[in-house]
Amino acid sequence: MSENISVLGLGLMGAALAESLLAAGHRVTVWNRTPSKADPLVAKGATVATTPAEAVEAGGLVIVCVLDYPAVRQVLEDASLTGRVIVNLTSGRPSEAGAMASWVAGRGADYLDGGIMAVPQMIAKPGALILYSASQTAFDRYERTLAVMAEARFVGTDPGMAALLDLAMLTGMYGQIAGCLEAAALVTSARYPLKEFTASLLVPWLNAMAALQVHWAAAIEAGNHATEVSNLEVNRAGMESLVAAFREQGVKPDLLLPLKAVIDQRTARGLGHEGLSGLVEEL
Ligand code: FVH
Repeated sequence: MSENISVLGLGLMGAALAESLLAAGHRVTVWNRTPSKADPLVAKGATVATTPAEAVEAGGLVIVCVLDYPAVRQVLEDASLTGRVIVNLTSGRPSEAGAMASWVAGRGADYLDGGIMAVPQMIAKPGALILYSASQTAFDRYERTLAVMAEARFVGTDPGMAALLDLAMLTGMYGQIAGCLEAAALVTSARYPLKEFTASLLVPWLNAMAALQVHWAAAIEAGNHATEVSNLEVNRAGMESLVAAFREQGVKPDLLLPLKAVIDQRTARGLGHEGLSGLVEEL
């Protein structure tokens, strides 16, 4: 079914979202603070609005994707939101999502907050995921339409949940990046071919380790950190040796030191017999 959809914010991500909706045959109205960014979309069949209010008027479903939440508020400030479903795909904090949900509800609209787990080039392609939270009614009404942009997953009625899970996924990613950069520095210090190390050793190892995370999650939920693998004392000694090896190679272990500090803290409490999952209690 073809819907009337408005997209406000035509940066790299907003433009990709609008383009995917146009390609799926929806009637798309677009607005951007810098008007020229609408031109390529107009060439593909979009209607351009000259103000945010005009754009909101045109769409039952209103997608906003701008820099940050203060910009979302500025964009929607002078528009009449009554009866609309506002889908905010701007990245932000859970508290910002909660405040935005209240503000939008106070203006007579339904609200979905979204966390985009994709880069613009992935939109409308397999692998792209958008997490949604807040109004179940709005999600159910527009699920098939939203799925045009990326797999659409509703994660609960708490408006901040999509933002929180988005941040949690980015956190996992940054942790992996930190480890990979340290590994790259160490391997490079020994003049071993880095691409070969990464493809044939590091990536398969990380995939095997990633598969264990679900077991860790179960241990954390159960509060049971007993281990038959390697306990914290073994990891404490291993980390001590790792950091010493980095220094001997002339490589800074700076991204590993915060993890070492938490391991040291936990073992100093006499919990060296536990597994690494117990570190979550320190956090
Ligand atoms: N690009 C990505 O890979 C990531 C993937 C994950 C989610 N993010 C978030 O998406 C939001 C938009 O990101 P973007 O990539 O589209 O960013 P830009 O290309 O820099 O475009 C920014 C747009 O925001 C408009 N804008 C900025 N400030 C205001 C304002 N005060 N009032 C109205 N619009 C504003 C800007 O307009 P203009 O500069 O073209 O006039 C662009 O349309 C973001 O939350 C990412 O974290 C993307």
